[in-house]
Amino acid sequence: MAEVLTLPPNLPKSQNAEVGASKFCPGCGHGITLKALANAVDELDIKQKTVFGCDIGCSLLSWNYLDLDTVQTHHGRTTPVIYGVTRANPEAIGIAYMGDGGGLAIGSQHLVNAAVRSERMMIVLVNNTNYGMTGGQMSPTTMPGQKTETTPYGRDCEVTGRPAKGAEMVAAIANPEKSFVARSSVSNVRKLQSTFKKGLINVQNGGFSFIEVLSICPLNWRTNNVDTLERLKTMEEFFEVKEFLQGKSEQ
Ligand SMILES: Cc1ncc(C[n+]2csc(CCOP(=O)(O)OP(=O)(O)O)c2C)c(N)n1
Ligand code: SF4
Repeated sequence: MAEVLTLPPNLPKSQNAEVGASKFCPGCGHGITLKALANAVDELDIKQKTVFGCDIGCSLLSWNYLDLDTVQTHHGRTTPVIYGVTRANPEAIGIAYMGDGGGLAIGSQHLVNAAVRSERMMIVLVNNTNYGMTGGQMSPTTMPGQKTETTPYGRDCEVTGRPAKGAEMVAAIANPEKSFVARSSVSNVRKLQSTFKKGLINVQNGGFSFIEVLSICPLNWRTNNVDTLERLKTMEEFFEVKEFLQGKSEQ
């Protein structure tokens, strides 16, 4: 029995085995998302040429999580930093990893410009419907009626506008011939991994990929396991889970 317990965890090669226990809160969706991403990088055998950028926010706790060349940027600036890298090095596969605040609030103009130009990179936007790291304030994707630290009576869309739908927005402005745009969810890890793989193949083929991941934040949602997954289902009804553009994502 003791021997079984000493077996090393089955980690992707692109995940850092030295990092120890995850720094994310128990039950956080970032860990699920990053493992699926690392597995997709392994599947394509592109670890050596992948450059990973992480934003400010809980997403930054990924900085030592992956065994990839990593750059951590100012809040909202991960997108231009990563396409700077891929413009300078045409061999590099760039991944920009951010939260919904980093992508759709402070980083929104960079997202728009990268999408319009269909920069050669993959953006992973983890949508947990709040500003996780700063204590759970309303973010652009907070659901109608959702209670947060700054919407204690629930989000009133008459006052704050409607939640931003990142994947729909990007699909509307990106070049369809070279863009892969999808929304996936941490509720289906295999699908999430295959979506990342498609996004990375599209980048290998010279394209732009945007993947929004519906994720969970039990700490700030103040939900138990059952309620967390119920909330995720509600999100999946509101934010459609599908591929919006395929680009050149077939191998
Ligand atoms: C320029 C700047 N403005 C504001 C902040 C404060 N800040 C740190 S993290 C964060 C929000 C992060 O939310 P999100 O991007 O959704 O990521 P999450 O933590 O939910 O993964 C904010 C506003 C900052 N660090 N820098
Ligand atoms: S605050 Fe939320 S997003 Fe941040 S690590 Fe905790 S569960 Fe994850």
